[in-house]
Amino acid sequence: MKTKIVIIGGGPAGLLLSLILNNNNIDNIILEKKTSEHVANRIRAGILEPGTVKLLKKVGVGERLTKEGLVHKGFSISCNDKLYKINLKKLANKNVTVYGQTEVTRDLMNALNLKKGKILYKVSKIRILNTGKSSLIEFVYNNKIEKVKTDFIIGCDGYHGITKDYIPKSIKKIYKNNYDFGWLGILSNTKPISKELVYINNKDGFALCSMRSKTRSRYYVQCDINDNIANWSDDRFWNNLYKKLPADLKNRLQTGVSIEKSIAVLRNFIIEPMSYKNIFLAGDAAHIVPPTGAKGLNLAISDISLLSKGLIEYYKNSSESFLKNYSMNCLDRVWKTQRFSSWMTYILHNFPKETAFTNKLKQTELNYLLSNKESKIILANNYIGNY
Ligand code: RFL
Ligand code: PHB
Repeated sequence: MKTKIVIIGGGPAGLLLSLILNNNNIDNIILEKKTSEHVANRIRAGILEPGTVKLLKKVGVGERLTKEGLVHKGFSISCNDKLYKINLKKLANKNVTVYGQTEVTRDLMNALNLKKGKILYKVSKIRILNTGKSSLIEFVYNNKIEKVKTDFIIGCDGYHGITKDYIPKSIKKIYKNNYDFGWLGILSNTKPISKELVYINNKDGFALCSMRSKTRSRYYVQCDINDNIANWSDDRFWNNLYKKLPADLKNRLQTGVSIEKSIAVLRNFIIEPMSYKNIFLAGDAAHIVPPTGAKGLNLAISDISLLSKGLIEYYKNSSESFLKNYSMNCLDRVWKTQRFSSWMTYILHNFPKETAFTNKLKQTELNYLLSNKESKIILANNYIGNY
């Protein structure tokens, strides 16, 4: 086999890149480890920045997003049992859109299908045999060893992927940080508690009231990092959430059977540089942010926007300058996003090692933020992705 670009990983980053390349007649193939059903049904992100929505529309996957996406003018933060509104529209003149990652993934898969995009599912044992002007990649598909020759290798294979291992240790620097708590998430076919999202800082920890539609809710509560999902009956979850809700919202909580329940770990992770010879990393393969700022998917899409420009420049104008600056250009946004997501995590969660002093300091930070228009303007701009 021979192609111009091999994309390892068919999550939202890989699918979007493949679609843009197909739109520009640049031959490429996605090698994905799991089945298409597994990829399409992974419940993750819910909030799209305006820049993300604009790009998805531009590449031709905006139809259902426009029809079904819920445009939110703001969100609320609850602390000390009070609700404080962050009006994104007024503070930063932009909205965010609620549209699940499952839907983004499905739209991208359908669009690629129409373009006769090439995706191999259930691929295993990918090995990059050489790097440089071109590469040979070996993998197992349908119990057979296959080889493909390619100009570029794009690692869109998430945090547990293998592409980043091919950047030599001598040139890569990894930054990481783990949190001592996780998020227990639940999806239920119940009416959301509020029209917009509510981030809750409570003395017993963090909670988030989100949604996927007007009839489907997504809730999270902070949990112990070593907790097991089997310990959490639906009743235990709803009781835990109910306790953390501000008084004004308590009687609006609609409970129901969970249709998905999982624990997510929170971490920061960055790899520098995000490229080496003809290998480029994008999305979760290169960086992970804690989900509190709703940024991971948005950041992955922003990487693909830059990378696709570089690859198009390379094939249409024989220019490598955009690709050469790819890592530097991405990392600027990556670090700003790390800063924002870490800060949101800090102000809204209970940290197990917190002292009376650090707790009081955090409450002061929250009070300062919520009583100060300039701080709220900065928060709003960060949330919509205008850094
Ligand atoms: P993905 O989605 O992890 O896809 C990587 C793909 O690579 C495949 N793969 C391999 N394929 C071949 N060979 C190998 N060796 C492979 N190893 C892995 C995998 O099977 C998979 O299909 O990465 P991508 O495309 O970079 O997308 C990133 C996003 O998925 C992620 O950043 C977001 O979900 C993060 N996130 C959120 N982001 C937002 O922008 N807004 C949100 O509201 C938001 N909420 C969230 C989130 C993540 C969460 N979790 C579970 C950590 C909420 C949660 C709870
Ligand atoms: C979600 O709906 O899954 C969601 C929303 C906002 C976040 C994180 C996750 O900050």
